[in-house]
Amino acid sequence: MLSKYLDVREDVLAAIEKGEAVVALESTIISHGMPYPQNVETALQCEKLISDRGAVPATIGIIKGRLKVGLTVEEIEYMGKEAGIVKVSRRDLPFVVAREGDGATTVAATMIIAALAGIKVFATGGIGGVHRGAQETFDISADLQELANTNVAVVCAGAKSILDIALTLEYLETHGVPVVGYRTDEFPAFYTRKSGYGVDYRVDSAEELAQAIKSKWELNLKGGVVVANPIPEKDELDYDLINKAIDEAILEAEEKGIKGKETTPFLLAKVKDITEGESLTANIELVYNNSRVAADLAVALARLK
Ligand code: PSU
Ligand code: MN
Repeated sequence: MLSKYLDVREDVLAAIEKGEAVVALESTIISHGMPYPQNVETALQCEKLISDRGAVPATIGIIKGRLKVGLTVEEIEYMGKEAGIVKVSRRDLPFVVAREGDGATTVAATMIIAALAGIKVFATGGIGGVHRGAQETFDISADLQELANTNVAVVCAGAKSILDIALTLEYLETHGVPVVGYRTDEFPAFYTRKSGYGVDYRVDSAEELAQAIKSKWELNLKGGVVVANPIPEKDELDYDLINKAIDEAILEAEEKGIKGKETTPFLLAKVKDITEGESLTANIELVYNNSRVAADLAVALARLK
């Protein structure tokens, strides 16, 4: 392993070496996706849910230039509290490492580090995608290229309608990334169970999913898998209400000239304000739900080996 750059927590390392179930978690959601203290509470609760289901959780982030696989409670607290932690995607990674900086890893950067450590399953909230208006702005998240290239299965609640969901799905198709519905025929839109778009394949159990993922990688079909797991019904937001909030947030981002990596954090914070925190509650619940499914998938994959 790349011990020159990676610090893998002891229990995580032991599990990886024995081929046991491990689930990666990202840190951009902590530093840039949710406010303090809910961000830290959520991150710790995700770890607990994963442990309870028989997998080892490993939250990934960068501290003083070290790629940390399995942040400690103190480090998660630090990620959640400290201002000025850089949002790190693929392009940023070498510079944050070389400068010995602190970084919160996006889906893309978390996939890279998980793969380096030998972790195959990753739970998050939502993936980045093709932004609305990308025909003009070219704003397409580096998460999609990572899914095209890096062998990690990402359990998420679909894509938010801050994105152009249709174009996001087209992009994934072009790059050969399977979009799998976990107990659903419809691709979920993060806050809502439905988006109006279908998935490529539906699976109804973690075992069935593990089998297909195993086949993909044994066939050397490089790249990730999007496991789209809808938000539980009881936590779902009203479709029209949330989409109105998102439209309003996008308009404000345009007016303020928000661009590049600031766009997603800005929109998330704005939607939370407009919905008076309702979107945050939904966000937290869907991340928990993804953590559970990711743990079941990691356990099923470990059993197949
Ligand atoms: N979606 C969320 N919460 C988040 C993110 C996305 O609901 O915190 C984060 C993830 O880390 C994702 C990143 O990888 O935003 C995508 O950012 P960008 O669009 O700049 O690629
Ligand atoms: Mn972008």
